[in-house]
Parts: sequence; structure tokens; C-alpha cells
Amino acid sequence: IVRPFREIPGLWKNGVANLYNFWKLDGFRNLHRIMLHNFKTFGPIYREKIGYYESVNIINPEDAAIVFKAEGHYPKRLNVEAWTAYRDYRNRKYGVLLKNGEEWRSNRIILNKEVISPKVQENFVPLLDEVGQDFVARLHKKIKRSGQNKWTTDLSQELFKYALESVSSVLYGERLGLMLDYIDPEAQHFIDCITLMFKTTAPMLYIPPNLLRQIGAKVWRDHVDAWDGIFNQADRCIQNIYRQLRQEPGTTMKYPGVLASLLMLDKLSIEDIKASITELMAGGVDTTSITLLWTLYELARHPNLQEELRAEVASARAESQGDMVEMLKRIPLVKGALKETLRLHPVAVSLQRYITEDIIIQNYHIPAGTLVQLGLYAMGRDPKVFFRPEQYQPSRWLRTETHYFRGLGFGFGPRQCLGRRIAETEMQLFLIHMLENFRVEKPRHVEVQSTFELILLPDKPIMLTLKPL
Ligand code: HEM
Ligand code: 2DC
Repeated sequence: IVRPFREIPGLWKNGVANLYNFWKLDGFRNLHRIMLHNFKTFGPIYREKIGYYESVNIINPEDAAIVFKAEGHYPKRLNVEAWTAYRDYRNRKYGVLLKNGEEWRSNRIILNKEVISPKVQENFVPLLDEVGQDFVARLHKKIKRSGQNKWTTDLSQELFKYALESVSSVLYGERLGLMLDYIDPEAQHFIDCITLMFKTTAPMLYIPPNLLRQIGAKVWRDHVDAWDGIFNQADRCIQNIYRQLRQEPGTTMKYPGVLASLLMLDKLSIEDIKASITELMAGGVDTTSITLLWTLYELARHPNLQEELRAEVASARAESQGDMVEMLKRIPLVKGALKETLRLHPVAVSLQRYITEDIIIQNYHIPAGTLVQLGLYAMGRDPKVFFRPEQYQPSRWLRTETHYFRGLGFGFGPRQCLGRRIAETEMQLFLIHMLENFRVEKPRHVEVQSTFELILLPDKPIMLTLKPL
């Protein structure tokens, strides 16, 4: 017999008291650990309410499958109110990230063709490969200058630049020049704004941004400054391409980039294009760079695995004879490593959907309209889901284990990450070039954990030593 919704275990009766306890546990930075703890306490399903934000949380892949089957025609995630409040406040359009319903769907279908379809993916490879080559050349130069034949450093700032250069080259078909010695201070400001934007979003998940705006709270003002910086820089890049395109309309054979393709296609309004290109540019920096940083950290901790990956890359290189599209088809273990990184160190602590029909999970009835969250971080570390979850084992993604609703780092279905193919290609090419050029080591043993700043980040700097091969 199916149990009613109100019997789902958890703390959902007093949102304000729960918010207070959450704050006492430093929950704004510990969300992932609190979720893990709640699954331990309540089991594979629990209901919660923190502040005004209420959800049912699940952890099993089989339950995730039920939820995604009930996501309907217009899948909807948790609305990040801080992001919509900023756009409402500044009178800017929502892009594909924030739109919902029919408008989301029609925009998303057009964007899919230019951003995530297999047809365009091949266009990205030479652009991203060039950035990867420039990145390792830049590291070689730094190592030479150090005079020590190695370099020990926190790579995060370098990786932010690599990620922004990569996503920009795909979006605009042009280089920003971030792999050069002297970089545009505006670009550096853009990078800092994205980090600040994420950080200031986290508390506003639980405290309504419009309330914070009315009382003139610093977190809201910082958030506005951060988005202003992001939009100003994106506007400059977009204007630049727009002007070029009007002066010499697309005649060359060269792939012109996502933005120019969308403008020439002429199916979305300029305002819609601008809104989504800005989101793509902002979404393309911290996500891939942090995932790459975690991957290098894991490779430094597992030197034998690192050699195995290097060997795979070397034979892929030999077999593909310089054709990078072919080469990318021959590196399953490198791809497994990236999946393994996202399992243990996901960017998104959870996936969420408002379900559009009633469902039954763990024998509880859940009515249509409920916000259901899949605890992605908790799932990745659950021994019932992954064999020996504490071990970093890229080969588990090759065959041995079932993958049914387990590889969800980019989300699922028609609402999954729009930047997924860009991110994957960019990260695979990065690892190819790094493995071909450097041995990565860890100067000393430091256990690094995650901290929640809307996305999950390393809680302390990750120091790595790079040695040319
Ligand atoms: C959405 C993860 C990189 C742009 C998402 C979602 C996840 C995610 C989990 C929500 C999906 C869902 O609800 O099912 C990641 C990870 C990345 C990454 C792990 C890299 C390691 C990127 C990049 C871009 C990007 C590079 C831009 C080029 C977006 C956009 C959405 C999104 C625009 C919203 C799509 C929509 O609502 O239709 N991402 N992302 N992401 N991501 Fe990413
Ligand atoms: C954060 O409880 C925790 O890909 C919340 O590239 C639920 C939640 C909702 C939406 C998620 C967010 C979490 C984490 C960051 C995500 C976001 C959707 C898209 C965004 C996963 C899990 C991200 C990083 C995008 C951001 C693009 C944007 C800045 C323009």
C-alpha cells in the first residue's frame, strides 16, 4: 500500500527554524555535506524546507529515472531567484538558462543546432585544440622562466583563463588573447565577476533577493555589480562580432562561431541571442576549469593511472595521425576520468525538476508540481550505487558496472547542460595536451574537500607540480 506524501520523513514543518539551524551549521557552504547527512538520517527519500524553499530529496538512480520520466514537455529546474531578480531589476531578457515553458523550448531547439548537435561539434575541435596548444606552450614558458625545470603552483587562475579563452573562441570564432603575457584587464575583471556572482547567489537561495534588495544588503549589491560586469563584457564581445558581420557579411568558408551562426540563421531575436550568449559565456568558465583542476589533482594522487592515460593518448595520437576528431574517438579512459571527476566532485550538488504528474517513489506518493531534487554529490559517494565509491577509478565507466542513470554530471534530457559538448571537447583536448607534455605531481599530501558556493569548489588551493616530460 502506497504511503501518503505527508509521511515522507524529514524536517519540513518549520522553514524558518530550519533556516536558523542550517545557518548555524554554516549550511550556506556545507549544503553537500548536509544532504549527505540527511540521507544517512532519513534514508533514500526525505522532505525538507529551508526558508521558503521546499523539496523532496532522492538519491537512487532508479528513482531519478522515475522523476525524469515525469518532467514533462517543458522541464523546469529550481528557479534561482537571484538570477531572475537581477534581470527583472535591470530590465534584461532571460536566456535559455532562465526561460521556461514554450519560450524556453523554442529557443532551446534553435540553440541546440548551433551549440550541442554532433554536426557543429566538429567545428569546435580545431578552435579548442589551438587553445589547448597555446596553454601548454604558456606553461612551458613559465617553467623555463622559473629556471628549475618544474613549476609548483595553484593553477586555478590559469585554468579560468584557459576556460574563458576556449568558450569565447567557440562563441565568437575569435581569440581573446588570454594565453598571452599581458591580458586585457576587462577579461580578468569578467573572470572575477563570475566567481563573485556564484558566491553571492548561494545565500539568496534561502533568503528572497527582493527582500535583500529592499534592505540594501551587501550581498545583493555585490550580486548586481557582478552581473553588471558580466553583461558589460559580454555586450562588448557581442557588439564587436555584430559590427564585423555587418561590414563583411559571412562570405568566408571558415566556421564563424556560434554567435555569428545564430545571427545569420536569423531565427532568434537579437535580444534573445544576446541573453543566451551571455549565459553561455558566463557558464563556460568556472565549471570546466574547476573540473579540470580536480582531474589534475586526482591524476597527481594516482601516478600509475596517470601513466595509463598517457599511454592511451600516445596510441590514440599515433593511430589518428594528426586528425583530432579521430583522436577524440580513441580515448575512452580519458573520458572515463572526466566522468569519475564529476562523480566525486560534481559542479552541481543536485539536479532538480518540478514533476508534472503524480509519481510513486520508495512507496511514497508524490503529487504533481512538487520540486524533487536528486542529490548528485551524495549519489556519487553512495556505496549502494557505486562499488567502492571512495576510489577514483576511470575504468569503472568502460564496462564493468551498470551506468543506468548514474552519469548525470551534466543533467539529463532536453533540459540538460547546453554547454555539454563544448565542455567535454574542451576538457578532453586539455587533458590530451597536458598528458603529452607534463607529469603532474603533488608537492605534499593535503586532503582537499568541496565547499558550496552555488557550484562546488575546492575548499583550499590545490597545489600541483608540473614537470616537462
Ligand atoms: C545547465 C553542469 C559546463 C552552460 C547545466 C546543468 C548542469 C550543468 C548539471 C543543469 C542540467 C539539468 O537541469 O538537467 C555543467 C558541468 C559543466 C558545465 C558539470 C562542466 C564541467 C557548461 C559550459 C556552458 C554551460 C561550458 C557554456 C558553454 C549551461 C547552460 C545551462 C546549463 C546554458 C542551462 C540549460 C537550459 O536550461 O536549457 N550545466 N555545465 N555549462 N549549463 Fe552547464
Ligand atoms: C545549486 O540548491 C544548488 O551549470 C541549488 O553553467 C539548486 C541549483 C539549481 C540550479 C543549478 C545550481 C544548483 C548549480 C549551478 C548550475 C545551476 C543550473 C546551471 C548552473 C548547475 C545545483 C551552471 C553552473 C551554469 C551556470 C550558467 C550561468 C551562470 C549563466
